[in-house]
Amino acid sequence: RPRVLSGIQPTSDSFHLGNYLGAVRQWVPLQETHDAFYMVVDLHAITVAPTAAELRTRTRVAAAQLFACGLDPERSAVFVQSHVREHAELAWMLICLTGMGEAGRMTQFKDKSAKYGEGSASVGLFTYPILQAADILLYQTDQVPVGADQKQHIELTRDLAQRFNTRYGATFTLPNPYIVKEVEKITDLQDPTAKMSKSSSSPQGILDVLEEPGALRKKIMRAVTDTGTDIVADDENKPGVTNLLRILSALTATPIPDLEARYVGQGYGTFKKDVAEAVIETFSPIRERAEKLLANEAELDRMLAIGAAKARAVAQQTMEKARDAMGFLPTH
Ligand code: AQP
Repeated sequence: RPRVLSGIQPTSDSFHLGNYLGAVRQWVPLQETHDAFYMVVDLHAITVAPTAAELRTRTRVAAAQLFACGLDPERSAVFVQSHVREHAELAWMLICLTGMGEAGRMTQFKDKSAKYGEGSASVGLFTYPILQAADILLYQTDQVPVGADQKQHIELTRDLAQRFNTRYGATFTLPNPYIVKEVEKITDLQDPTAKMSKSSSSPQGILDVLEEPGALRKKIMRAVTDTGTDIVADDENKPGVTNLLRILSALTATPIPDLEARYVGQGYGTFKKDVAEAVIETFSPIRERAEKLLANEAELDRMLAIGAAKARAVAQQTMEKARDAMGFLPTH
């Protein structure tokens, strides 16, 4: 079976609708058709300096949400990145194969470092896409289900794999992104041209999976809509309405033209109420399952240990190959 791998950062107290629709929702059916590896990327999360308590809590909350969304510890490997030490080791090897200019072209670094003063973002934030390349290559991944913001990082991963293979002999599989066009970029409710983001959206612009129904409803009712009254998809002139149409379409499996026809002559109010109900209906059972999982930390940790063991077996095999190919002496 082809292999899929993806990850999510424990950088806040909940995933948001963009993470869910753009990535995690795709991960669930892929368990049936692929050899699946999904991780909570805690090594990535320390690029933005959380406290130890924050990292610990957010890592468990992230894992609980993944299981609550339908990932199954029996059918896929669900694990915490730092439990497999090889990620950091391979990242170092790949860092040494990456040009400064090449790393400097990553647009996500430019976005994410903007909020720090000039020169104050961590070196880890700068090298983050190379750790991501290591995450992917370690598992000989064929496909990486992600949102559009990750396209450039998958390209870098392919370049690094190719470079390594050319210099040291065939070692790594070249991965492809797996992106679902309709939901590749869910946007901020208050700034509908920007992506909904854990770190840069305002609380009013983001819909968290673990949020209470009342708060979700309020935010959707207050979402920025555009001038005019028509409910039609038009990225250029109506980015707010278009984002809400995409959300409703994805959550109710209804094509956008059907929704446009349904809301002819109806106001934004009715439309937004329906979007809110669809979001609440999707998130409520996830929230309830996540709360149950979090109430039993020992069981949650046990589920993650099963995933780590599966992941380690594959990662160790790849690393033996990579170390030898690069010329590192064996330890025995
Ligand atoms: N707005 C979005 N629309 C579609 N997909 C999205 N993803 C993120 N935002 C959207 C996808 O979710 C997966 C996990 O993301 P991540 O945790 O690696 O972080 P990110 O891409 O950097 O997303 P955020 O929310 O902006 O987090 P922070 O603020 O922590 O950096 C990825 O597959 C991503 O494409």
